[in-house]
Formats: sequence, C-alpha cells, structure tokens
Amino acid sequence: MFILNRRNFLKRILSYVPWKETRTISNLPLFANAVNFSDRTALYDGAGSYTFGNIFARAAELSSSISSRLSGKTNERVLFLCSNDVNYVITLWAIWMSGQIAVPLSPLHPVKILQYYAQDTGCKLLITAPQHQEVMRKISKTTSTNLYVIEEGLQKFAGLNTTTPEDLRGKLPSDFKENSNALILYTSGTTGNPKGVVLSHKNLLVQTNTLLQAWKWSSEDVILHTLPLHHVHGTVNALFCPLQIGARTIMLPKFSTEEVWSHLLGTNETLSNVDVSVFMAVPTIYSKLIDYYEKNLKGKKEDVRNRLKSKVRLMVSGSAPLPVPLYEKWLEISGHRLLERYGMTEIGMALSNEYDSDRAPGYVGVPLPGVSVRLSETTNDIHNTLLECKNESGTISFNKKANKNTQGELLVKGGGVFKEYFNKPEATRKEFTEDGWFKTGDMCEYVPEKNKFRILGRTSVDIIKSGGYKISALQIETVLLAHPDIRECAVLGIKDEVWGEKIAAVVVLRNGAEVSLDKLRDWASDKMPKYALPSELKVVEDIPKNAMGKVNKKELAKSTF
Ligand code: MLC
Ligand code: AMP
Repeated sequence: MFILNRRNFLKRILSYVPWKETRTISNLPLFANAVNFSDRTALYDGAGSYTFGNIFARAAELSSSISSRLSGKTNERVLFLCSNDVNYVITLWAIWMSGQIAVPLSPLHPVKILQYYAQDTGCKLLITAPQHQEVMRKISKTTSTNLYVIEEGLQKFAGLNTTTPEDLRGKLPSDFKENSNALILYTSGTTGNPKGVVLSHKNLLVQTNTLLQAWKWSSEDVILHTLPLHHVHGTVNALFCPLQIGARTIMLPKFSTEEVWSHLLGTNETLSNVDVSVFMAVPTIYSKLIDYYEKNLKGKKEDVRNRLKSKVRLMVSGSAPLPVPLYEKWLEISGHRLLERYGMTEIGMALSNEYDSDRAPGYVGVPLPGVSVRLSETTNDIHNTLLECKNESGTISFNKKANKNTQGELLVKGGGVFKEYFNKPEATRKEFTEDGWFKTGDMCEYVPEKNKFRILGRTSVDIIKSGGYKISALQIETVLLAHPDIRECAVLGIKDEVWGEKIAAVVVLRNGAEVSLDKLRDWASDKMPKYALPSELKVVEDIPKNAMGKVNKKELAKSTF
C-alpha cells in the first residue's frame, strides 16, 4: 500500500538520491528516479519533446485525479490505451504514483479482446487518450467501468517547464513498497485464455537494472523506440531502461522502415541533430530494414556503414530466433554484430550475449547478472536436472563440469521472475517446479565449445512466434471453429523468412461450403489482432489424427505446405 506522506518521503528520498550522477544505477522505483534528471530531455514524439520534469509533473497531476476517482484506494487494476507517445509514459507513471497496477492495452487489439482484459483483471478504471475514446467507450459500457479520457492538452502541456525538482520531490509517494504489484502484461499459453503476468515494482526494477548494467547504458544514450508498448520488449527493455538511467527516447508512433532508417542515418527532417545510439528490434524488423536498404540505400553503402558504426553503439535482437543469414547480412550492411538475447514476459531477460565479448550468431549467450538457469529433462512430471548455471554479479558458474553439449527444457530463477498469473493460482503453480524454477517451455542447449546457450525451439507446437508476437494456435482454432462453414481446423506455424513463422490454417469445411483466405480474415478481424490472422489457408477433406484423436501438427505442416 502507498501512503502519501510528503514530508517523510522527502527525507527518505533526499538521503539517497545521487544528485547529478546520471550513470549510477538507482534503486528508486522507476518513475521516482525522474527527479534526478528533471531538466533533461526524456522523450521525443511526433508532437514535440519533453523533459523528465515535464512528464513527472503531468503524471503527478493525473495521479491525483486517479486517486480521487478510485476514492483513495490502491492496488486497483487500471487499464490504459494510449498511442506510442508521451501520453503513454504520463499515464503509466500516474497509475503507479497513485498506487495502482497498470495494464497497458494495444490499439492492435479488437474490442472483444480488450473486453476480456477488462473483465479478467476486474479493472476499476479505464484511461485513454482522445484518439482511442470510441473503442474505450465500448469497453466502458460493456464492463460498467468508469472511463477517464485524458485531456487533449496533456501532451501539449508536457512540453512546458513549470515545475522545479523540489516540486517534483514533493509529489512522490512516501511509503513505496517494492513488492507492490506494478504491471500486468497479457501473454498466451498453450491452454485457455491469455493470462495476465503480474510484475511487481521490484521485478521491474531488477529487470531494468540488470539490462542497464549488462548493456552499459548511460544517460548519454538515445534509443530509437519502435516497438509495441504492451510487451516486455517494448516496455522494460526499450522504454523503462532509458527512463530509469536518464537517457533519451525517440518514440515512433509505429514501426516504419523509412522512418527508422532516417533516424539511424541522421536524415530525419525534425530530429536530424539527435543521434541514435541504441536500437532494439525483433528479427522481422531487421529483415524489413534490410529489404528497404537493398531497394533504396545500397548505392550509399559506405556512408550507411560508417554512420551506423560511428554513431550507434548497441543494436539488439530478441523475442524470436535471429536467423544466422540475417545476422550476417546486418553485419555486412551496418558493421554491427547484433547482440541477441533471450527473454519472456514472465521472466524479463534471462540470457544474453555479453556486451564486450564476441556475439556468436545463433546463440543467446549466458545468464544475465542475477539470473540462474537450469536445463532439465522431464519424465512423468519428474524433473531431472541436467545442468545449472548462474551469474552472480558477473561471475558465471556451473553446478558441475560442463564439458559436453547438454540439451533440456530451460528453467529460470531470479529477481526478475514474475509473481503470478493474475487470479490464476493453479496456472501459476503449474508453471513452476516445486523448488521454485519457472518452466519456460523452450528447449535450450549449452555448447561448451562456445561457452554459450542456444535456443532450440518451443516444447509445444501450439505456440507460434510471428513477427515477435507470441500467438496461441489453440486460441485461433477456437475462433475459427465458431465460423459457420468450418467443421474442423488445425492452426500451424510455418517457417517464414520475414515473419519467422506464418500462421497457417488447415480447415475442413461443412458440406458444400466455400471459404477463401480473404473472406476468413475479414470475418475474423474483429475477433483477433491483425498479426494473428492466418496468412495461409488450406482446405482439406480430412485432418489426419493419431489413435488418441490428436493431430500431429509437425506431420501435417510437412504434408500440407
Ligand atoms: C502483419 N502482417 C503479417 C503479420 N503481421 N503477415 C504475416 N504474419 C504476421 N505476423 C501483414 C499485415 O496483415 C499487413 O498486410 C502487412 O503485414 C503489414 O502489417 P503491419 O501491421 O503494418 O506490419 P508492420 O507494422 O510492418 O509490423 C511488423 C512488426 C510488428 C515486426 C513491426 O509485427 C511488431 O511490432 N512486432 C513486435 C512484436 C513484439 O514486440 N514482440 C515482443 C513480445 S515480448 P497487408 O496485406 O495489409 O499489407 C517477448 C519477450 C522477449 O517476446 O524476449 O522480448
Ligand atoms: P513472450 O511470451 O511473448 O514473452 O515470448 C517469449 C518467447 O519468445 C520465449 O519463450 C521464446 O520462445 C521466444 N524468444 C525470445 N527471445 C528469443 C531468442 N533470442 N531466440 C529464440 N526465441 C526467443
């Protein structure tokens, strides 16, 4: 619980704030750290630029309104839908300052899915920016939840410097409990509806500080942000890190190859004087950037490479496997060895190639500081540990001599690991071993010759990764089976150079029915996000099953596509 007691707070904060020291990694909660850099620019979006102080002051105002709308209660779930701009940060911080739990929504999700999140979290307040109010009014109506449309002026006013650091300090909550819940991010599993992953302020702080340290962030950095803001990659890695260290974020409204290249090359019309030093993306984005380069920038090969080599210090890939040819092509174009890392909504980042050592293509490196990993083999629900490896303050050690290749399911422990799935104790229990290791569902191999781990794939064929999004095949099947002409279906992830995997639907139709891919996508477009719509359709007479009545999806993919 947060208790707003300003005098206490001031004393406590002043006792350990490292004033002006902008490289120090702080243990203050994410938003509170802003008082350290109040005059520094935090963010650029399509409408302007904002200092940490501007954002903090607006958030503090909004936080008071939230508190009064929730009658002073704390720990309520507040769902918010903002575009990728400063309103997102203001709203998130305001939710935290008022002691609530933030649930970021995506404009990519149709109303039905947003409704599900509102119901599943038992949310007490919806917040949105004016451009999304129509959608959010529907959610508000169907779930009988109050909607707060933030002022049009929030973004405009954020650019005005009206507060001093002392004003800001006076607006912070005093009794900050690090184990309070901070954020719920939705993720799909192999069974049931999407689950809300609950992350505490402590989880977020550990995850953020780990990356700040491992990837050598400083307040001089400028990140180009082009990722969705309802997943761990776009939030913790690409937004909370710069906000926490006092670095700057250029936030694009959505990914665009042209825009990204213009910022990377310093040719962007409005921000040509702001050099990007950090970039993070999923492999699909690198693939799309390469495609654009081949068509438009090849003639300026030397300039492109020199620029990227001299101005950008870190380029990261993650959320899906980075194919070796993509790594090599990007190296040739940019001179950068992409730093590949592995993570998951439930755990944040777990494995990463080391910043200063070689970055081996196809490998995800070693545990990040504070993270322990285990390779495990499971028979009849009994886990047999094959290998354990931990990173304690930068020192990597194994539980035994690791001198041969070892493969198993990857289990993870560490301060970044989530608390629970919201309101789903049984689902939470199932994902942990009895001794507290989180089961990732990813197969992983330790290769002693490289002294690194690599990801071999998912244990379940029903989890698809497309464009970096995790998509449940079973959830798509449930939707498709509600189509009046579909009698049976199997949804598969099939290999694709650009998307990693593409979603393919194999369907059996009812007698005499006809369905085209376009019509099916059209029909399903208000039931699932665009990125989850099937992009391949095969109509078959029959879907083969084994003696247990189960579809062998690997076989089906081979025989059908
Ligand atoms: C979109 N399209 C797809 C598709 N998504 N086609 C096949 N498969 C998909 N998955 C199609 C659209 O229908 C459209 O077609 C065209 O591609 C362009 O659509 P778009 O929406 O404009 O695409 P774009 O903006 O280019 O999106 C690509 C992207 C996006 C890579 C930027 O997918 C993205 O932001 N991915 C990141 C997801 C992410 O953040 N994951 C992190 C999860 S956390 P048409 O015909 O209409 O033109 C996690 C943990 C960790 O994984 O380790 O990080
Ligand atoms: P999400 O549940 O959306 O957070 O996605 C997490 C999943 O993304 C992991 O369980 C992996 O399957 C996958 N993933 C993340 N990073 C990598 C990577 N570098 N290589 C392979 N798979 C990855």
